[in-house]
This record gives sequence, C-alpha cells and structure tokens, in this order.
Amino acid sequence: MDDTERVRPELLDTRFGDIRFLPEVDSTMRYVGDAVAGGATPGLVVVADFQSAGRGRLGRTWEAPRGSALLMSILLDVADLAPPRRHLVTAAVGLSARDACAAVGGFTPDLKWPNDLLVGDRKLAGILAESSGADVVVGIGLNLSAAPPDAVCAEEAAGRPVERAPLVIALLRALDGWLGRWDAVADAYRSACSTVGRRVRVEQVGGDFEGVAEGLDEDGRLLVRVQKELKAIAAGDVVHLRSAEPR
Ligand code: BT5
Repeated sequence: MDDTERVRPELLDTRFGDIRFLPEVDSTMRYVGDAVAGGATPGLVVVADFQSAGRGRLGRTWEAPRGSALLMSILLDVADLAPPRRHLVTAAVGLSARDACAAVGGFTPDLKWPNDLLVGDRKLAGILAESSGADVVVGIGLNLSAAPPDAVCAEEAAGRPVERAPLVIALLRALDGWLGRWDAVADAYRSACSTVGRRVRVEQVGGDFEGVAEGLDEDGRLLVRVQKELKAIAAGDVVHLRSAEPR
C-alpha cells in the first residue's frame, strides 16, 4: 500500500480532504502557492519525496536526500487570526509535529522559538509559514532517516526507523484539533517552548544581542531581557546559549 492509500482514509473526518503525494517537486511551498493562485481551497496538503529547491526562511535552503524526510506544505484559512498572531500557525504545526513524534516515534523534541524542533541541540525539523490574504501556506521539513551534519533525524532520536505515513496522519490529526483554538495554541506553545528561560543570542539584520528569554507575549513575540530593558522580538534567529557562556 502506498502512502496515499494509507493516509487518505485516516483523514476523512478532518479538514484535510485533498492530500497529494508527489515523487518530486521544486518546493512544496511553491506548489501550494501556485495552487492557491489556481483556486485551491484550504485543507490542501502536499507531501513530496524530494525537493530540488526546498526553502527555508530568509532565502535559505532546506536540503534532504530523496525519501529521507517528511516534506509537507499545508494550505490553511486563517481569516479568524489577526495578522500579528499569524505566527500561531507555526506554533500549532510545531506542537502537532512534537506530539506526532511522541506518538509515532516515542521521543519528544523541544520547540525552539520561532520555528524549529530540536533534539538536544540539534535540529530535527523546521517550519516555514507564508501568508497570502486570508490564507497561510505552512510547510514543515522533518528529517526521518538522514540529516545534515549537526542536525538529527527521527530514526536516530527514536532508536528505530520512523515511518512517514503514520507521522503525517498523527501530525495532521493533531493540527486539525488545534486550528481555531488560538488561545489554547498560545498557552500550549508558551509552556512547551524550550527557548523560554534560556540565555539567547538574537541575530537580527540590525545587529546581534544577548539576553535572557523571559517569555512570550500574547502575539507570540519573544521577550528578551537585556539588562533593564525587555525587548519584544517578532522575527529573527535565536541561538540558545549555555548559561555558562559569558554575558
Ligand atoms: C526553516 O528555515 O527551518 C524552515 C524549513 C522549512 C522546510 C520545509 S520542507 C517542506 C516545505 N517546502 C519548502 O520548500 N520548505 C518547507 P530556517 O529557520 O531558515 O532554517 C534553514 C536552515 O536550516 C538552513 O540554512 C540550514 O542551515 C538548515 N537546514 C537545511 N536543511 C536542513 C535539514 N534537513 N535538517 C536540519 N537543518 C537543515
């Protein structure tokens, strides 16, 4: 049985009625973005075995050998979510992916603000959300059986192979339950986010700085204490520092 036959029947009672498995695509984000332009409706899910031009944030790339990763983009209607709270889509996908790893792989990755899943210090998965009007396309790349140097795959974290189909099912079923419950997503993400309480370096276009991540505000911005000032960070890269690192 292929993944289409395994996954589709398990999602019939969710909003994810149109799930397409592709052997190869440049980027599932590009594919879903074009599908929107062609009239696709929310609930579309695209999963690829291989991407020739996988995207990260800020023009970066996402690399995964053929058949080694979960590479998926989802079209969601977020008309009920004010633009400053759109990051909660990323949070909902992160929470769902974490729970799917726990259910299917028996391990629980950490959620690093704003868009990563980590096992220890190593990156397991990255999430990318792109808005267009009332729709958001959200993508996740999650390493299953291979990972770049310094990153980690689910097989290594679980100590056994982790299959894509059950992970897709668990992730999308969890996501179906989170969507629309945005205050609950914000609360769950706040308590799950491993960045909170850490010393961090924030890397931004205007320059880097270090401080202690004290929390997340209601719009999901990271609150970083830099001496007396509490800075609210909406975007940027964050490095978790060991507490022993100098200030
Ligand atoms: C992300 O960006 O982490 C978001 C990645 C989203 C990828 C998915 S795959 C399905 C969908 N279709 C797409 O085209 N994209 C989405 P960012 O935070 O900018 O991190 C990107 C950085 O992660 C890269 O610059 C590398 O350093 C690193 N990286 C690349 N491939 C990786 C991998 N397989 N595992 C871990 N780290 C990786």
